[in-house]
Amino acid sequence: MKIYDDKHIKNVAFVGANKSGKTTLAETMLFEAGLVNRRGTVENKNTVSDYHEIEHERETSIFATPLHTEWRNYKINILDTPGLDDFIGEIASTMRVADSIVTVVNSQHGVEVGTEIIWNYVDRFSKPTLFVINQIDNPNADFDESFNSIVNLIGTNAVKIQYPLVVDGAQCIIDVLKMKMYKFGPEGGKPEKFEIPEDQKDIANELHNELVEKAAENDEALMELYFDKGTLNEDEMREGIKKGMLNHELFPVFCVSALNDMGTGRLMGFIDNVAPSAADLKPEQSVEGNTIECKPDAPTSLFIFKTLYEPNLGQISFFKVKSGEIKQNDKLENSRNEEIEIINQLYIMDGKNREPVEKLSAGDIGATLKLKYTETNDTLRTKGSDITIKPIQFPAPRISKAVTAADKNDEEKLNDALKKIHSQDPTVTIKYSKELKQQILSCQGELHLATIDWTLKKIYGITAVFEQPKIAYRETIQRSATTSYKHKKQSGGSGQFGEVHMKIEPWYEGMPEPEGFNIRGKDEIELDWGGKLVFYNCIVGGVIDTRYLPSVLKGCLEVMEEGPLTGSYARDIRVMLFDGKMHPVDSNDISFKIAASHAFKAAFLNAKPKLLEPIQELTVKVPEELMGNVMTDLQSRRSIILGMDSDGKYQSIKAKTPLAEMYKYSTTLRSITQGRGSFSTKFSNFELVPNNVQESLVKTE
Ligand SMILES: Nc1nc2c(ncn2[C@@H]2O[C@H](COP(=O)(O)OP(=O)(O)OP(=O)(O)O)[C@@H](O)[C@H]2O)c(=O)[nH]1
Ligand SMILES: [Mg+2]
Repeated sequence: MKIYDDKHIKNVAFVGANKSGKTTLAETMLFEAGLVNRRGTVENKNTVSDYHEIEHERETSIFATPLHTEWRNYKINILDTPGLDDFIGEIASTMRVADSIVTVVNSQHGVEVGTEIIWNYVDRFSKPTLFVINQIDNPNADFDESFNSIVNLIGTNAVKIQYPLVVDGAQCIIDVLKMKMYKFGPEGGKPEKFEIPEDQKDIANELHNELVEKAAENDEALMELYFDKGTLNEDEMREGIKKGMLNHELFPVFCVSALNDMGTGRLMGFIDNVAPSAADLKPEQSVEGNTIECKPDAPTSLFIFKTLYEPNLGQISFFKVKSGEIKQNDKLENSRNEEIEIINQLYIMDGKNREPVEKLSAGDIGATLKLKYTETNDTLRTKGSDITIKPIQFPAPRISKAVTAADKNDEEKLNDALKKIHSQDPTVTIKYSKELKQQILSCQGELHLATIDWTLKKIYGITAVFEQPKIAYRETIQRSATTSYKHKKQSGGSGQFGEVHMKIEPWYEGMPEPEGFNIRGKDEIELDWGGKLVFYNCIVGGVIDTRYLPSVLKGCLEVMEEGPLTGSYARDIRVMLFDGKMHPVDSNDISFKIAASHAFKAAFLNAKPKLLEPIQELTVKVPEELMGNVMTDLQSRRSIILGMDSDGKYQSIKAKTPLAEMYKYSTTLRSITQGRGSFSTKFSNFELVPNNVQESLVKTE
């Protein structure tokens, strides 16, 4: 295979709403370039991109798949992403390595909810973007409406490069950059070129002039040329369009029929000649603050953006060469753990097909097998170079479930499988909660969960059970209480004796020291589960020997670990141990621990104990007209609305909502907003639960 230099490699991500035609477009591009002999379809389950069994079963892309095509001396690396936002993690990793974005829009629907959601995400990366209005062959296609919906989405910077037309029953595309008409046969493929027909000249000229103006706007020299000549030639227009794309200020719009192979060759030609490559983008800075030069003669750095496990191959690591070159058998250092990896095998991947290559150069994308010490987000680099590539920020999980194996004997197998799933898809997280005694799996949504369930069943042979996780309540007290307890046991042999008197109080940051006690010592314990236990030794006259104090403290802590109300962790209490008794023979550590735990528990129950519940900070983004539905629902979930902000056509609502009320929020939000709302959530704080909720919890536990 030919080696391409950084200027002749284009890394483009295909993004867009579910079923807009991204995978079909990628397949057609591979076919057009002669890289596949037969064009697969999503329905026939034989596309290069959607090769996983679960993608066949659901007839939708679930993974981002790297593919490549070669067109007129350029290599185009295509990253075909899923359109469903449950798989946003796949888009997140793709965005880190793509240099240009192709947003595919279905001409029957124009910009859809899915386009909006993905656009909101993709727009943050400010990468050069073009739009492709697909499915122009469809009888319900409406190019103009679709174009208007793009303008609505991104503003006036969308500019038509083409528009479709049917002439004498044949599908045509008028190209206002080249000022030509392409006419396709029923099989698509290479079109015949014609002059623009008379009746289209006015429209085409108007669009051409608009394009020239937009292209000139992005560069002073071009602007001068334009004023001088009143127009720009094709090369000058390309230059201006490229600059506009790089500034994220010009978004060219194309039209194609991916299924019928119409317009794909021209689109590839534009990607070759105009879409920016890695070398055109502003060089990235490494974590260390060094500039990463996208040049073959710089020290080598690879960024691992994706890891896959294939049953017959083991681990596949996908990387982008950020600088330098990589050859087979090169040794590189992992910047995270400083381990040396040998790149035994070097491939370019097209779905499940691997093509061995000798060398890959800066700006290219490739894969290798069986790395030992390397995972997604790692940098492999020439030893001694000081470059760590900034990691992908994966979106935080949106839903959580408690997961167990249906067959208890499978628990260990389940844990191993979940670890593998997480390393392939970092938007799935798994954490054992000691407190809840549950394994908690978090992911992006119900559909994401369904694919995890599928993978566990089909790939790992495990039936998993998913349940609503328990809520991690906390317990605390609201007033002071004083108690004493005498532990005394005399049954044969040596006895046990310990007596303690203590006062307990609610603790808060910055409170004054207790009054009326003779304070001898103070222990401030940060609890693992949040909050504090502050323990004061106020023993006078040595009535309890100091060597027993750690046991008294331990007794209190044991109760706090399993709170008297519901067994939840207790927090934010201070204890003043002010009196007690010892026995010269029978006193020991265990006696004082037992006495302290009894005293502490009794005091706790007398100190107006109260349950605290975890509160989430919730940000919901919805189109303005759907605000009402969302607010009504939030209010029914005991939420406190913190504020609202407008964000284009969207409203962003911030609220605090008890975690207990968040169950199935993603499903509800989807249904009350017809899928147009999105949300993120993070833990905020603990707050007292309302009395009626506490009553029901204390009763049932
Ligand atoms: N008529 C027509 N149908 C198309 C065209 N492109 C794609 N399709 C059909 O649209 C459906 C979805 O196509 P995909 O290529 O899977 O779309 P996608 O955007 O990859 O979908 P996801 O990955 O699931 O988000 C399939 O049934 C395709 O055959 C087109 O140009 N014309
Ligand atoms: Mg797809």
